[in-house]
This record gives sequence, structure tokens and C-alpha cells, in this order.
Amino acid sequence: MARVFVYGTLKRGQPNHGVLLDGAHGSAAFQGRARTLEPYPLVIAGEHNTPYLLQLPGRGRRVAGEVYAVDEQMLRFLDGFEDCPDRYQRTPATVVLEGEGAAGGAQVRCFLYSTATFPPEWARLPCHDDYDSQGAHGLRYNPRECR
Ligand code: PCA
Repeated sequence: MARVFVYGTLKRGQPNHGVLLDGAHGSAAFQGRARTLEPYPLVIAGEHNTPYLLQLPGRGRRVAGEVYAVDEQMLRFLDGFEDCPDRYQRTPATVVLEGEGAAGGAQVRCFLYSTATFPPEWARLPCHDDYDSQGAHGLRYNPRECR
């Protein structure tokens, strides 16, 4: 088992969440909502308006997302789905669990899909903290099935 923190299109209610629910890819168990301990730039970039967490810790904002416990099969599936290591790299990060329960405030080590292989101008894009493909930014994600 591994823990993955998702902050973009894989979150609940976002366009690619279904891949976490598909047992044919392995298993993913929701563990809770969380925020990165460190700030990062979360930008929306590229021709398909894709969310990217830039591997520039200390800049940007603390990013909200969800923690999942995934099996080896799902981890390998997600690596392929996220085009890791070319587009994104799966990197370790510390996140802080939200909520009132005993786990609220706990720091957890997770993997997340960030990128260090981005065009330099992306570092000047506006930073988001809680991605929503339908958000007021107006940068609608172009789903893969539409490309
Ligand atoms: N999918 C991954 C990385 C960015 C994206 O859209 C995620 O939701 O965490």
C-alpha cells in the first residue's frame, strides 16, 4: 500500500475521479481531505487547461486535496495515466489531514504528482489553492475523451 495525495482532476467531483473508482485499475481507499504542509504553485496550464503542482516548494499556496491509500496496481496505473515521469513526476510530500476527528492535524507522508519539467513561464501563472475544473478562473479542463 502507498498513499497518494490528489489535488487536481483526480479529486472527487473532478473530471478524472472515475479512474480511482475503477476496480479494474486496482484499489483506492479515501483517507481524508488534506493540505500540503509546504506551499507550492498550483497552476492551470497547457492547451488542455491541466492543473500542475510545480516542484517549487515554498512558493505559491498550501494546496488542498485528498489522500488515498492505493495498492501497487493502482499506483502503476496512475503513473501511466499521469504520464510519469515525463509530464509529472511522482514525488514525496508531507500533507496535513483536515477535520475534527483524531486524525485532524496529523502530518502524513504521501506521493503526489508534481512537475519539475515545465516551461519557465508557467512559474508566473496565477496560483490556485483548491482546484476546481469549473472554477471562476474560467479555464475549463479539456477531458481526454474530447482530445
Ligand atoms: N491529476 C493529478 C495531478 C494533476 C491532475 O490533474 C491529481 O489530481 O492529483
